[in-house]
Amino acid sequence: MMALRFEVLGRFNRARAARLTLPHFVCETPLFMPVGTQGTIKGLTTNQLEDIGCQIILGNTYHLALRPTSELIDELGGLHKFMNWPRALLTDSGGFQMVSLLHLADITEKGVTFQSPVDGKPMLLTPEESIQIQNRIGADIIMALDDVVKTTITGPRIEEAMYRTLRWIDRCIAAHNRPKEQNLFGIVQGGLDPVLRDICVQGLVERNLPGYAIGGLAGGEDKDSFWRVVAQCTAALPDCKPRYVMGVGYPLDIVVCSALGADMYDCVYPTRTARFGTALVPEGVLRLKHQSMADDTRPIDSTCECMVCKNYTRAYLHCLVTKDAMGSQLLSYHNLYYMMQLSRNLHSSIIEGTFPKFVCDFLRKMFPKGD
Ligand code: PRF
Ligand code: ZN
Repeated sequence: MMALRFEVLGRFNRARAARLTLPHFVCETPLFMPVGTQGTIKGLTTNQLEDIGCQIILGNTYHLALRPTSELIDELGGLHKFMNWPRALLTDSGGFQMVSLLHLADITEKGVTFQSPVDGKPMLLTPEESIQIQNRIGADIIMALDDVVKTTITGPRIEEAMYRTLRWIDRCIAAHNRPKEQNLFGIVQGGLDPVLRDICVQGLVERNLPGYAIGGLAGGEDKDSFWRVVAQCTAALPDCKPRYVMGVGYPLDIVVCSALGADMYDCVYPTRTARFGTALVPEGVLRLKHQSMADDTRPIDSTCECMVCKNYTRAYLHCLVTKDAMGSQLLSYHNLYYMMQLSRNLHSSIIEGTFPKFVCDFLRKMFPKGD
């Protein structure tokens, strides 16, 4: 049972450009999904997100379940209606957020146990509960509860987490009550070990899920290991299903992973870095706090067509940044526009057969000295 259609419209070697039809929106891949933890992308309205061209936004089960609670969201008609977002939504299962945010979280076969940040009471999130909560929230794509370990650790814990992730996927599938309206994606774990990754991919593919995510990456491993795992997983996953690399959001990684056949990405980076006063530009980053911006009358990026670059100078943004909420809102707007423009350029260059030229131009601007 699937509530999506995935049509590949163009290819260049392993890269693909596709149309992903979800219950609430028809998306074009490769695509970047901004992260909105509490049912909002900090500082931006849903109308602005539509203007920017966002197609899917991500919500976190863990945050939404604590406040306003999934029961209330359900009662009020689901998250789309609650946050006034007509396009697609994806919720992550919650385990990763608990483990990465609350270092007190502990994983057992039953699920993820953690201390409630509300009242300190011990709580347990099982695979069944994660899916039940995500069924109530009502996103177009829901994620299986997985056992995530840092890629920088080694030893038997990596293997245990991979096999547990496979056992939990069956509990998630059995608990999923809305397969006609919501797509359950499985998550490939297995650290940096190609044998474990392969076992996990095969196990998930046998379950014939609507889509697959590559998890456990972007956690401090070197780029070479990270890209190697992505290359291995995309090569082994079915060609006719979407592939989502979780937690990845540096522009360079998105370009490289798309060349390796990945389709979807999410990351807090563009909005978080905006709040610290950093703008994404073709050359890399521009730090608006820097003293040299104080009398710079140029826009953030003269080649950017976003509302911020059309209307405001670096000098003005320098003045606002870290002093007024408007500063981080404007930078978040520009940074998400940059990510959406990157997604659109990847999509159209793959379709038009100009993907290698796009990648070369992208790399040349970012690394002008060739390093
Ligand atoms: N699993 C889940 N969410 C995630 C990840 C994961 O592995 C990552 C990658 N570290 C980001 N978000 N469920
Ligand atoms: Zn801009």
